[in-house]
Amino acid sequence: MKGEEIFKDGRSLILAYDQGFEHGPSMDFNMKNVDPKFIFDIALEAGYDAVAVQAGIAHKYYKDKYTEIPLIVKLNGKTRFDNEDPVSYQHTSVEEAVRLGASAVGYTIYLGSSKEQDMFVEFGKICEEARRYGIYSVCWMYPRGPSIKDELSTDVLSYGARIAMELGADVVKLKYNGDVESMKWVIKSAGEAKVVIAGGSKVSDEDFLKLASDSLKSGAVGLAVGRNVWQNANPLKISRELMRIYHPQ
Ligand code: FBP
Repeated sequence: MKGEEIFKDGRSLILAYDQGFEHGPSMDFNMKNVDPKFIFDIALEAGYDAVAVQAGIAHKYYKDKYTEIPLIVKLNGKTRFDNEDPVSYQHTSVEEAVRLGASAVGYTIYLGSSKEQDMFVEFGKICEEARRYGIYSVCWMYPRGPSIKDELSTDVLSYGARIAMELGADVVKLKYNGDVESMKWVIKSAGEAKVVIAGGSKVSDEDFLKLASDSLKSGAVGLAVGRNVWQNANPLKISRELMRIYHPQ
């Protein structure tokens, strides 16, 4: 199954680069990392298990040597202007992602949004289709919206993990709550779905590496991170540290 390419040794370090869509270039990028080639070069050189991008980036940049890196194509996206009651609809098909060479498709669900049902329905169908093509489905599970008081509470995180698994996700991407013990319950709630942890905005190398190793202790099998790598002054050095934690030789 092509989807398994992303978890060659059972773990996965995914380099996420959909922030241009989610946040806008002026918020997250500089003259270097605004260029998708800069990110693909890091992914290739550091040996990331996958890159996660929108279809247009895959279409324009996922070619030649870069096709060595397994690809995750995001099928939905929303802007930073839409955060009170967020919803994000599918704009790219699974078929197109497969045509672009994807090993997996990604989709964000905003649990707690008044439109959560719409996202459940879309993602459930995406999982069915992905299975037919032999690729993985990855759920970016982000509790957010009017009914969510604390998006990092154990209750909310485990609820999100469970729903993603029950909808059919092969992989669930969650935020880390900073506590290894309660995170064990969250990850247990995802059952056989593999849990990868999101990076978040840029912090010190020390704090980021602690998040990486604590995530592993809590049962996560990977990270899907962006800003803490490609905003780092030395992206390859921080990547080598991550590799040492997640793929020790
Ligand atoms: P980062 O490591 O840069 O946080 O990337 C992970 C990610 O899930 C991206 O895939 C996505 O664009 C972003 O976080 C969403 O962040 P936000 O919490 O602002 O919606």
